[in-house]
Amino acid sequence: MKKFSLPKLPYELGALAPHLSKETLEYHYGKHHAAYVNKLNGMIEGKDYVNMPIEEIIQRADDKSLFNNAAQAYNHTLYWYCMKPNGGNEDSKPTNQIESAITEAFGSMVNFKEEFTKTGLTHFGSGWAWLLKSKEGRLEIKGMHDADTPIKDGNTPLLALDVWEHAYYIDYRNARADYITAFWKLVNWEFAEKQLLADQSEPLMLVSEQ
Ligand code: MN3
Repeated sequence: MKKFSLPKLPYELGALAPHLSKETLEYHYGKHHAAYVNKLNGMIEGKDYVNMPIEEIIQRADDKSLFNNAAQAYNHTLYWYCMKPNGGNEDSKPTNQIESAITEAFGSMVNFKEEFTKTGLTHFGSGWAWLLKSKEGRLEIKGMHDADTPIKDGNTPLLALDVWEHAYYIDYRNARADYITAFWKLVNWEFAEKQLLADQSEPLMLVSEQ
């Protein structure tokens, strides 16, 4: 039977420190993300969903709880890829194509960062801030609640920022603003650019196993 596995992190658990601690990743990746994947596997067992890629399960889920667990399994995979050790710093400026696309859409990188930060900061309750490429090819910033995800509507996520408290509470307690500041020091622009240039339907990362 086909099941999804917790995707391997593209770096060590402690590699995002001091911005995100090893302990945060032990919980957020090792417990929260793993739980979404495990629950998803339990829910699809014996159903047609077992043979679908995760993107299709998200689009076709007939049940809120199935949608939530599939989308969170997917969203977190994306989130880990949106960061890297020494990302976003002086040595890792946005690569050309993502920078010009963002500048064209938002006026400047500074404006984009401000607007994205504000979206994450003011999002009420659990959810995500997204930079996405719409089906029409427009870049947009969107706050979404709980497990909601751009791929549900066929849009392509370029950057994902988890603003559930479990993403930052160990390191920053309730200071979401400090967590978002840290996110900019980790952001993986090469990944965002890869997503920008990908076909919108290109399946992403969450590996399934027989
Ligand atoms: Mn999370």
